[in-house]
Amino acid sequence: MRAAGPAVFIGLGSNVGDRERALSVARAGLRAAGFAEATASALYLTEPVGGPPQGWFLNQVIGGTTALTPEETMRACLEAERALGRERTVRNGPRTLDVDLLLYGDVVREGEALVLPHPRLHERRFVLVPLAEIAPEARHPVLGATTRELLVRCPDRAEVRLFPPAPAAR
Ligand code: PH2
Ligand code: MG
Ligand code: MG
Repeated sequence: MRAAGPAVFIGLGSNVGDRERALSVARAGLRAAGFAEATASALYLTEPVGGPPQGWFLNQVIGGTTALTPEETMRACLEAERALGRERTVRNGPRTLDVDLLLYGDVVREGEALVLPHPRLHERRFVLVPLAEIAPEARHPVLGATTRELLVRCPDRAEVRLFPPAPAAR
């Protein structure tokens, strides 16, 4: 049997069309491409950060292992976006599906097509809240902090709400 390999974390986001369906289609596409999903965060309804005025996102982070290289994993992420009809027009604009490779074990890359860890992961609560939910002790290989520590330090104040919301207490 092959070794499980490094822990890989992928961020999913959608704010156009059937957002829940987009996330679940993305997860199925990644599995089919060779990503062995082991954990999935809850879904979060998140206030848009940056870009033009746009609707709120559903965001989720999944974790698992893969025999794919970092570059192959990145290609699988882009392929999942394409399969959902993603069009790249406005930077940080509305999208049917965004699939971001966040962490690939301790791998650090500064390539044209791939930067690891994801360069803005530590600046965004819509990534850190779901990531710290499923992997609070995972360490950022450049900053040296755990995802839980990154979340505490993160200056972003944009809203991140559990989805669907917890029922009101009676
Ligand atoms: N993605 C962005 C820009 N802004 N805001 C939220 N809430 N969620 C996202 O996934 C998101 C964003 C660029 O990838
Ligand atoms: Mg993104
Ligand atoms: Mg992206």
